[in-house]
Amino acid sequence: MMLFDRKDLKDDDLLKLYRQILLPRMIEEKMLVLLRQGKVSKWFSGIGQEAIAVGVTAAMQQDEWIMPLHRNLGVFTTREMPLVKLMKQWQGSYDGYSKGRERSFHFGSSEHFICGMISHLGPQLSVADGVALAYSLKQENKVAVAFTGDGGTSEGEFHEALNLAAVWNLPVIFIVENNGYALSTPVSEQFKNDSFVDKAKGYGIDAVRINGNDILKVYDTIKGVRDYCISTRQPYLIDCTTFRMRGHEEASGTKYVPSYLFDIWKEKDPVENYENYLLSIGLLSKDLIEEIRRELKSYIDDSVEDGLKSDPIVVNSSNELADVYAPQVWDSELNYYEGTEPGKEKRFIEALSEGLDQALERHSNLVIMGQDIAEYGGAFKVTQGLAEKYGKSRIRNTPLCESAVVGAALGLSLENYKSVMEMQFADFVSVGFNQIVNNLAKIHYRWGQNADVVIRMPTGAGVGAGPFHSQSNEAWFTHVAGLKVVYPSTPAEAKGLLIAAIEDPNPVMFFEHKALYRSVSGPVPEEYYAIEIGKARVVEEGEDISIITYGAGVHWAKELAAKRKDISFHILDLRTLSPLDFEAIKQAVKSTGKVLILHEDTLFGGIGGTISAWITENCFELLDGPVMRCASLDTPVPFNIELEKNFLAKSRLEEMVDKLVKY
Ligand SMILES: Cc1ncc(C[n+]2csc(CCOP(=O)(O)OP(=O)(O)O)c2C)c(N)n1
Repeated sequence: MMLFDRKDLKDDDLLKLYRQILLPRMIEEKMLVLLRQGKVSKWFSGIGQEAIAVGVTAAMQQDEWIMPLHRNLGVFTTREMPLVKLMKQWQGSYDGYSKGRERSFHFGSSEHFICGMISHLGPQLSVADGVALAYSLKQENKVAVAFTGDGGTSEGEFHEALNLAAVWNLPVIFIVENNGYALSTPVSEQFKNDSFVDKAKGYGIDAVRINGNDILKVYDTIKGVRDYCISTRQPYLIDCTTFRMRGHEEASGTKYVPSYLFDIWKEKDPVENYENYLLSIGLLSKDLIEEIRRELKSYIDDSVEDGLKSDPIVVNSSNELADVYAPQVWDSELNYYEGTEPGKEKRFIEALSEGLDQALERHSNLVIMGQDIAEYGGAFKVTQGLAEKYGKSRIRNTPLCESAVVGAALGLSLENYKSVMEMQFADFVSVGFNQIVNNLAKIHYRWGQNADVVIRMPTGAGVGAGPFHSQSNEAWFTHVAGLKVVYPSTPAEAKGLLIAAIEDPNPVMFFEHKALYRSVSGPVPEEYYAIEIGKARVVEEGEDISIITYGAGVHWAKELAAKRKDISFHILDLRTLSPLDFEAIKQAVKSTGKVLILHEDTLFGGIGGTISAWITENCFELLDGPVMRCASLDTPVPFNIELEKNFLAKSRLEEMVDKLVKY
């Protein structure tokens, strides 16, 4: 029998914990029956591990964020989420927590301060960092909690999140549910360390290993650690040793687990042992157990019955599309300009800095993060002077950990902060990719939470910087529902669109062409103004050929138009690549009947293909020739200036224009 220590817990507290740990066990037992009857599809069992989810949640304040995973039913039940709605969630019903869009435990509820996981597991850890950062900035005495399995600790995100929490002194509790297996992989094939206490030390984080099957130990440890995190402003890791008593998910079985392990751990069952303890101290009796079980059973049976009554889902594509983005609530005091208004002459880079500066002034909840962006002013000096003006708590240098910082940006958003993250070069977004395309992009569609994050992407070639400091990777993101992709070409647009991106509650990928930073100047209005996202601009009107382009392409097209007075050019600057301004594209087709789509990105799979397809599908009668694309060579970006020139679309532009005009 396990030994329990009640410390100073009152009888009522002990009984409450008993009900709390019994409920998820009984729900699961019911689910296993429903699963066999085909009434529930996928199920990840937390049987045998309930003490962790329940103990942790019970020890936290109701309004502190928890980032649970797939075995943590106890988090949801201890936060008292109604079972009938949970049941509807598991049914894929519209009335669940995700309108039928997410399965099992991959959903959240802001009302309950529970952030839904994405299947990739590790990302939850960094989101907790962001929430904890928000608590710190607000000087609130709160702590964020994130769960990970033992397998998840091998992910890069674990390393990044722990390191970031340590360096930034964030009040986060990292819970490792050390349950022996990651799917079929035993811990011996997962890591070399004996305990995660050792790993935590490597990050400068204090940690403890506890028996994760002892609910009183979990509860008491979290209470103490929570106080520690608040008073010291430090993270903490808790290694909760436990065991997965069922298969990874119900269909996958347990053949790979030696049966003696089940015998050993059955003896350590967290519910039975706690029940026996309460019997031994006279707080429970057989009759009382019966009574509590009857009561919980009737709650479960009623909820399941109601949950199963869900109406079949009514499919409506407009509703689906409408929920991909959070609605924009326009600030009535915000000025909207076209980006053609008079103003002081400024360089592209100055316009960006001014936009950031004014946005920081206007939004006290705006935080900027990136490598070397504080005193150093960023690799391109866009943020120069901002740290002196707004302080280093809002203009935050980050360690080299793109993924954790994007995750932290999402965490900030859960606590109603806005954030702008600077990728040092757009190329480095590849190591923050998962958080962007799977977490930020999908979260609103999945469970209605917005991600108020702008990611600044210094992009493009033409400066002899080679394959990893020159890429155009905007098309990676235009393919992802839930992201907005913005790409200005003039200083006025850079400022107005950056402000619009910051005002927008959705994740925006904001591309800034590095070669334009100091080479392009133009009038920039002084005040705080936005340019509507999703609206293109006619740069020049003409009759012979329409060039639809963006970014550096706009300048290449203008340069050619100035040189070739024999051709009348119509130039459209898209300004936003997602959502596209289809009306403006149609008008551009109408103006000349001949369309050349120009982009610096490589040809195959570039946004030009999508625009071209849309034009042929929707504007066929307006065309006097094939829609053509002028793009960069389908190679990585070469370093040598001659090779790079040959790579860039610009080197083929004039030739293609002549070809199309003559068609
Ligand atoms: C990035 C990623 N790789 C692989 C998977 C597939 N997968 C889902 S759960 C899982 C095992 C997770 O093990 P662990 O973190 O120990 O948690 P446990 O399931 O034991 O609670 C794997 C491999 C995944 N979801 N995400």
